[in-house]
Amino acid sequence: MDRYVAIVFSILLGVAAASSRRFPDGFKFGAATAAYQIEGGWNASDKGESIWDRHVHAHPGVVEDRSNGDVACDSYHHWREDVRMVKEMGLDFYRFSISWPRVLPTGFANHISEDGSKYYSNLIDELLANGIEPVVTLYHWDLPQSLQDLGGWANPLIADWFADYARVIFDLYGDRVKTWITINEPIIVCDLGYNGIFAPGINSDNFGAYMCSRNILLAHARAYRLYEKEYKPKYHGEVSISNHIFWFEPATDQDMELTELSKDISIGRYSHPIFSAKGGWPPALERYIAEKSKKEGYSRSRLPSFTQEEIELIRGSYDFYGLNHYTTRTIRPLAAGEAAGVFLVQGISELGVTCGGRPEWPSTASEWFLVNPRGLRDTMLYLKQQYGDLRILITENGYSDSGAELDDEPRARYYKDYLEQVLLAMEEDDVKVIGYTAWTLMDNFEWTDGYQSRFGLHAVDFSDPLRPRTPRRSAHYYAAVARTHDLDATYKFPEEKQEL
Ligand code: GBH
Repeated sequence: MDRYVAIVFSILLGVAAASSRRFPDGFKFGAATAAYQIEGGWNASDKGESIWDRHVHAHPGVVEDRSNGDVACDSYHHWREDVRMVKEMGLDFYRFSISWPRVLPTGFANHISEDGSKYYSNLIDELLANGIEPVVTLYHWDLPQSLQDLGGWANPLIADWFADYARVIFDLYGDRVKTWITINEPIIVCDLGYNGIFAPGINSDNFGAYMCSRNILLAHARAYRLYEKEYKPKYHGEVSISNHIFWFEPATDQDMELTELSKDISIGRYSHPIFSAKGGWPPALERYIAEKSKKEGYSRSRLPSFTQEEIELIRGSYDFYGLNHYTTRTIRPLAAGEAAGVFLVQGISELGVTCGGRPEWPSTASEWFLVNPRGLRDTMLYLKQQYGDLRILITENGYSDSGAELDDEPRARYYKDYLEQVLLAMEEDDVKVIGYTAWTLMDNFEWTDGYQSRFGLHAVDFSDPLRPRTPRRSAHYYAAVARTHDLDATYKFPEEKQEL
């Protein structure tokens, strides 16, 4: 090849490469938070107590730094600043959650708090006035304590209670909110809540978790069907659930089968009933738990079954797939006498397996979290293979560090590397990704880690009563990508131009 041809060729290749690193026009970028993690105002006005209020007040030791969300980012007072940050980044949407006991202090729909309902109404109006779409989660883990006292997610009646709550919220905000998430991460609600780690801190040894799994899927479906029948015809919005997915790889070739079952118990348990053509529990999982329960001497499976009618109610109760993804782990069998440790959270301890990592996956400030960008693409390809050509909205993805630096190069790098995999999934695997949400807009109460690990695009000074927020390098990078749709967008930080 002569020199001239080679030059023309490499220019063409360069152009092709550059143009393939752009997100399509309709692709949307956003950032997320959750009520208990940012709002504070835990007992403002007539707000009811939530299970997280109770959990951290009654057992301060469950949080590593003995902190809590009583004040957090004080977004109950500083919500206008939150909107301004989203606006300054030029994002398309803001995903936040509604505190059930703030709007319904008794947990039931008999009394709607005026101050509570006004808080979210003001926030939604302010977002819309700034050209930002609200994406609203109904439940991000702060159940009214009054309902927990009646069994919470283990009581089958919670499907009614949740549908009643959903109706109140759709009535209040349905005219202005077009994208809804019913439940954030049912796996965390059930597997952490009923294995003693997160609120309500009930340890029922792989029993309550499955009752919760069943009831929470029914609650989600009831809210979905309610919207579909009574609100969708006039408001034309979309509703789904956000599932948390640890991507799993076999540690060795011997661990393939266990890895598939691990995916069934952690991904399939909350996806198959909603997104598969057949509905119901993943068949291999249903068989496994039924047989194991029998061996343990129970008269029926610890994983309670659905009626055919319930299967139909849940099946297809989605308008898109809401995906929360952070990390990849390897799966291997537990050694004799070895305890499963924190990975109880994915339900996999039931299977006699545990999680590991690979040396090439860097660690973060969170014990459970290793960096493997490729895992996001593999997760989405798996969802497509299992459940068909779904539209996927990535409702969370982000990185944790100690929060010390405004120059958070590793976080900016994480966003770039994971976003690159989103592009590859769209271009190479033809996965339909409709949007991406960064977790999180600003540092906040990271559950049992307290304020020890930080996920924020913005730093928050928790020692200052005004809780000032400051953009990190990652916020500047992410804003540049959101504005230009170019993965390689350049940005200014803090004064000079810097690239990744
Ligand atoms: C998401 O959960 C949440 O939606 C969000 O609220 C949270 O701030 C964010 O991610 C970052 O964690 O697994 O036993 O070690 C992701 C799932 C749930 C994983 C809690 C880590 C800690 C306890 N996370 N879990 S454990």
